[in-house]
Amino acid sequence: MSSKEMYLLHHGLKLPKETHDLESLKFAQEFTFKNEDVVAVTYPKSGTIWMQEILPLVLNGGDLTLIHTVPNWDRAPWLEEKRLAEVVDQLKSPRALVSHFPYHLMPPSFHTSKAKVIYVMRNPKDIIVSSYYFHQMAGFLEDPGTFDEFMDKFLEGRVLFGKWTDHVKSWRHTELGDRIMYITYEEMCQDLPAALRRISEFLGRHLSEESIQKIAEHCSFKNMKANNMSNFSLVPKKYMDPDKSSFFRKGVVGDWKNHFSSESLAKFTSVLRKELGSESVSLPWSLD
Ligand code: PPS
Repeated sequence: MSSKEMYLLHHGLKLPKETHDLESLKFAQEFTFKNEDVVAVTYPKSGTIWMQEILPLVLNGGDLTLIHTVPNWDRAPWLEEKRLAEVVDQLKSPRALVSHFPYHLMPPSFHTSKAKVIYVMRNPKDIIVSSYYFHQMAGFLEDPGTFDEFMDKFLEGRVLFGKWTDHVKSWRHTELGDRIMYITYEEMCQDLPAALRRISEFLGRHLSEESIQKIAEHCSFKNMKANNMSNFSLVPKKYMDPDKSSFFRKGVVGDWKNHFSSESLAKFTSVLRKELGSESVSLPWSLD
């Protein structure tokens, strides 16, 4: 399949046709956010599915029933994907959603509501690696080519949802005040219970230590990878082929060190530094 057949362009961003179409994007634009909604926003491969697992659990106080009976994409659907229209009426308030939209594509009702956002960031070097393997296993995405070819595409923004730098910059400068919380994938890897305490306070849930530990246990890499409602094993092999790579691949910080040559690292750092300008100093990780 050609790139044109696989992707549609939405405000200049490449989105897979398998999961998005003009109707789903119109539905997202007209979606009515409620004040108590929570949306986890990420650039792809930053920890979306992890936060998709966490949010409903924090909102419902740690009740694991849904986690064992409903697939993750229906527990906290994507704002921009086709599936939302089918399940929106079944979502119980407070609703959890996920989105890969940059800030300027969020619908009008998001801005007028008091809905909260958790923006998850990840070291872009690990994002490229994760995305590279994801493109190998996802039948609805272009073949990534070699790692260096894929890096060129990433740096030029010829990948899903465009440039990482644009996405991160768009969400770092909002007028959302205390409606937005920033967290990193690395922080979640380092101490998940601490991250969960922060999320729970932000959402006004004040969960007991017992519930925090229960959610942390359930949301560990190992347990999510083993849960058929979370590990994408329900998706036909032609869309996601676990023989090529697992969605739950490694779940670690720093795998980029096994993939970047010194030349690719120098190129990567120079492009990102230039695009981020003074912003690069306030990032939670070094670009080098
Ligand atoms: S997507 O396709 O954009 O929704 O992907 P996304 O969920 O954002 O990112 C996938 C990566 O997140 C890792 N992951 C986790 N890491 C640690 N702990 C838990 N519980 C966890 N859940 C998902 C997943 O393994 C992908 O990273 P890589 O580096 O490829 O392993």
